Amino acid sequence: MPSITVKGMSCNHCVQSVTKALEALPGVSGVKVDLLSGKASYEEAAPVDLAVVKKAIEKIGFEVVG
Ligand SMILES: [Cu+2]
Repeated sequence: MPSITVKGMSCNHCVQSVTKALEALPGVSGVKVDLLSGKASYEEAAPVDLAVVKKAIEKIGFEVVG
């Protein structure tokens, strides 16, 4: 299960936004986002390009730091 670290989330609304942005990506499911650590993990039905994941998150105003 791939995981990334998202910077800039400050409340549950941010968590929802990130979760939705990830779930909208083809092949991504089972998204879990932790507010405190910034960790977002997901399952992929087929390999999902990390660059696509980062782009989706940056598009909604957050930063992927790892
Ligand atoms: Cu927020």
